[in-house]
Amino acid sequence: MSSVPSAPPSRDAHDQGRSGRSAAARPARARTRLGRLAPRAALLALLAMATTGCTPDNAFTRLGMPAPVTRQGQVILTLWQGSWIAAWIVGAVVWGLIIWAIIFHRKKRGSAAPPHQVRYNLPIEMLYTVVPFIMVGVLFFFTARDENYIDKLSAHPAVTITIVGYQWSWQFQYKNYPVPGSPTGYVTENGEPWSPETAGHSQLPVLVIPEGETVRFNLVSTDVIHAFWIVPFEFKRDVIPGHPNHFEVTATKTGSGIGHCTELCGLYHSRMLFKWRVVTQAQFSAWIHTQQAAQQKAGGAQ
Ligand SMILES: [Cu+2]
Repeated sequence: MSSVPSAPPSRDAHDQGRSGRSAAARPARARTRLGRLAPRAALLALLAMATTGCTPDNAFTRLGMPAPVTRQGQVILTLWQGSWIAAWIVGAVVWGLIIWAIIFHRKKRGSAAPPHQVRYNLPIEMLYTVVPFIMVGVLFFFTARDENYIDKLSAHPAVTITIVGYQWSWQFQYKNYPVPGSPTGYVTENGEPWSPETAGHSQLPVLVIPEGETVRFNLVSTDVIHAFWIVPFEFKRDVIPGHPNHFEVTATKTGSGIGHCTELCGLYHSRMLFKWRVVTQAQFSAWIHTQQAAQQKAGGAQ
């Protein structure tokens, strides 16, 4: 920064005096100025990255996405980051070309003629037609590959849960875990919509899934279209009446939070919340056994 005022004040006046003669020298001056500014800009960018905490895994490098809790979520996050990197590279090349043209190919002062014009240049026209097709092709390839992975359904998932969406709450049905004598015959989680009176979420339905196992969700609705969203899955899917939807996840870390309906489904849509918990496999077995015993004793889910 100390070199900024180092230019002698007389220099500008001197240059102005000979501006008519030294027009050809201006691009060279612009180049020197650019040469001085470029390292400073790079240093500033480096400083900005360092001070914002640019470590391998934080909200900055995840570009606003939450930390994923599933393998599928990690794939979605990587696609998101890759798309941003590609967009920044394309943006940098385009901005670079625009700035280069503005600085080095502008109309010369004192010259009546316009700058050298490039029109009907077949190689350049072919280049800017073909390059976008290649970019779309690359983005399409990675999107299709990851979408196939995310939508893949295994033949024998470890746990299958039927998610029933209704105005305005959820029911979670663990059909593989029987509860003899109960109305449904299996472990069922019920809940109520969130309400201001019980803002501690105590009455919300609870969804529990094990870590490290394939969990399939079958999504059904009894009334209107809802959508099932656990934010750190980095994923949501519609819950449509008469059209069951499915997806699978493999959780990679334990955790908990609040899930949402993410399709405007009526007056109390915003209250259609549920609790979710990813627990270890041992904790999941213990939870299921507790639910089976409790629901058998009570004659069904409470
Ligand atoms: Cu809803």
